[in-house]
Amino acid sequence: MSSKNSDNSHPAAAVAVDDPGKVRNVVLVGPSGSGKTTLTEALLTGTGVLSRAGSVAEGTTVCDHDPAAVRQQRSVGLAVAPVRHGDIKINLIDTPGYADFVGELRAGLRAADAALFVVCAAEGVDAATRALWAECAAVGMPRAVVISRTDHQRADVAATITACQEAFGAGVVPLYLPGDGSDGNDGSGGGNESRGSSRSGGGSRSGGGSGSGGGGGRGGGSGLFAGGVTETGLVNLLAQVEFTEEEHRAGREVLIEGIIAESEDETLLERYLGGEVVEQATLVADLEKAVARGAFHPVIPVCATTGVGLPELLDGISRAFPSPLEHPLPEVTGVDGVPRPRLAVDPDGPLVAEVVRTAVDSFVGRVSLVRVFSGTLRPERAVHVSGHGMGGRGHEDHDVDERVAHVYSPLGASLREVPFCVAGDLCAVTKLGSAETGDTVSAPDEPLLVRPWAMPEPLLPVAVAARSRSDEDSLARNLGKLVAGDPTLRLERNTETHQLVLWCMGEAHADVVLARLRAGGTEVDTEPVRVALRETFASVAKGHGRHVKQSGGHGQYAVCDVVVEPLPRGAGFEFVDRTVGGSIPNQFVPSVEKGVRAQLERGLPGGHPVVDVRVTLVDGKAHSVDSSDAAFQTAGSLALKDAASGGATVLLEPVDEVVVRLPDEHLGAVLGDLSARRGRVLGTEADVSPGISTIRAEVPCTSLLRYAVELRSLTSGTGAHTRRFAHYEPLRVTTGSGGQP
Ligand SMILES: Nc1nc2c(ncn2[C@@H]2O[C@H](COP(=O)(O)OP(=O)(O)OP(=O)(O)O)[C@@H](O)[C@H]2O)c(=O)[nH]1
Ligand SMILES: [Mg+2]
Repeated sequence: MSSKNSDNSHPAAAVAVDDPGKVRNVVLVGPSGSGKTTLTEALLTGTGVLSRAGSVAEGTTVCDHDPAAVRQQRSVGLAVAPVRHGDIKINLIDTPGYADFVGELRAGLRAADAALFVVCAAEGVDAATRALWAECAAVGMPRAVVISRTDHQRADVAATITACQEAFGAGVVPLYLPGDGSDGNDGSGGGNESRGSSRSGGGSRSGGGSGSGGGGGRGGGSGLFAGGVTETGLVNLLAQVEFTEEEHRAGREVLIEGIIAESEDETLLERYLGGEVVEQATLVADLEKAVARGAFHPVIPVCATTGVGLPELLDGISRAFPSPLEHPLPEVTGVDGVPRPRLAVDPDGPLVAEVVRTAVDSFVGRVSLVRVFSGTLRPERAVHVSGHGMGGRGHEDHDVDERVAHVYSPLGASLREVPFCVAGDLCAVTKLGSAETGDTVSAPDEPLLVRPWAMPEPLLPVAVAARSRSDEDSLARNLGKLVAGDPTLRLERNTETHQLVLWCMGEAHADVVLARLRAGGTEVDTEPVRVALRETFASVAKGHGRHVKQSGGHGQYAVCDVVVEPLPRGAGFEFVDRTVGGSIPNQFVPSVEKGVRAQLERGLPGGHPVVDVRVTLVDGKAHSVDSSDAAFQTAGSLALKDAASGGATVLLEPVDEVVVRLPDEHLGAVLGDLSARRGRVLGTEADVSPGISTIRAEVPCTSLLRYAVELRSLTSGTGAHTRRFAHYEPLRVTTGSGGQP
């Protein structure tokens, strides 16, 4: 696999860790552009994995290796970048902040034991990040906040910390502040690249992983938090020194009170209020425990360019974030769904691992990124691959024995071979031909199953067509691979419109999908998505079908009269025989029905299938020699066409029930927009979460083709919707919004 930065073509070799206690799996989350990928790159450089940091703008970072990421100038998939700090292996999991790639973010959360919220010092927190915080809080995931890009010309660290406290709530407290006592914005204007690092003369790197402390277990106060001003120029608010700046004095007080409030030692608060000086080692130990419990969230300002805050961040992660040993494992069952006892994070336990990402590399084939929950994954071993519960996404259940060839430590797209991967660690394996994202990898003699996490539903349809005959074959092949690797992509072959529809998360996701198809050698064009219409009769109509050919040879003779009546929506088709006196011999009545049915399916001249009608055969004529099954089928179909020729039919369009969940502030705009889409609002309810509402509406599908994109822009990314087919109804006059019938 490729490594784009020629300087970094031989990244530091990977070393396997044999103790789950020495692993930290940390997912970097936060708004797009907040600097997650750049921070990861700086941490890789600072710990000596890379000799020189790549850049997002030049497309040379470890994490943004996908050509689509380089083109879009943002991450489009999750990437793993392990670094070492002391004897701790930190698996940094960089995720995309852009909403289209939320599936990658979900996978990153599943693979991690703690989350680092990266917030730009010049931009603050967006609504999606606020919601994500609440979600992580609900499951007790340990979190810390990194204030990034502190060298930005509009950076305002103090204001960003306040914004984070407002958005994320209690327990968000700075552990360090910029050393010069400024808020990162001294009003001098212009990008001050070294601001915040002035005490160390600027540009101090997080040197070579030597860092301070990092000794594995938590509890001691040695090294970490020792001095007042750290080597990178941040002020350590826990240090027992006299601060000259009022801001630092106040910050220290808030921090200590915050730690004490979360302490398990209930006498501490009393002692502190009584004037007792609490030992720094006690504070550090309590802080680390509270962070690991998900009750306290330290804030650390950093700058990827100057290295400010990076050693402090690495220290914080290795000391305060929990190891996999402290993270409850997902529930496991047998492949039959029968619950099994909860597993422990034990390298000697039964093998249970989960595929969190699947990539298809043109050289090595399928690469499965795996989180090992229990046991040890070793090369050259047979494993069992189970995938269940994703049938609705076009991923059939599967249970297959396969063989792991090599086990690798991934570094972005580079794979470095390792001899094993223990419970709690992440690794990549190649050539598991059937493994898809969400699948469980276990031992063949004890196949187990972990229920996959909830994957977001793609709601933007994109119709594609192969450009030539030869592209059709490669399209089919490549689509299979793409869908296997991307659970947020759904493939639909619409038998009514004869279109191939790729359901994507949004336009940026569609761009990635199309680029991958084209990179696989398939020329594809996109085309407008067609919606399958139907037709029905709006009023009673009579039809006469006459199929008579008696000139020469064996003749054909069939005549029938039908009455077509509308039925309620969803009733389907009924056929009634009311002929009397044997006007049509009994054996030909089913022939008429067959002819009518075939014509209903083929549709009338508009080509749309006809539904919800009762066809009554009322009369007809036969000939003792020339009548036949075929002749009566033809007559039946002619009779139906004749009934339709008088203008009794109407077109029906599919209508979906749409449920939109959104913050109240956008309610008016979204309701107005739904009615512009010819939607009928069925009700609006307050959600259990305060300030959130749910709208239920019925909306014609033709108006929903781009709703995934348009709802996002109407609600600044905070609205989400689901949709499911409700019924067909007569096509109403189009008012111009949405797509074409
Ligand atoms: N000067 C400076 N620029 C930075 C810093 N961090 C990030 N940037 C720039 O900010 C832009 C966005 O950074 P990324 O690292 O791509 O942000 P991201 O959070 O990974 O964004 P997504 O992948 O879209 O979620 C890039 O142009 C970076 O070069 C920093 O500390 N200092
Ligand atoms: Mg990124």
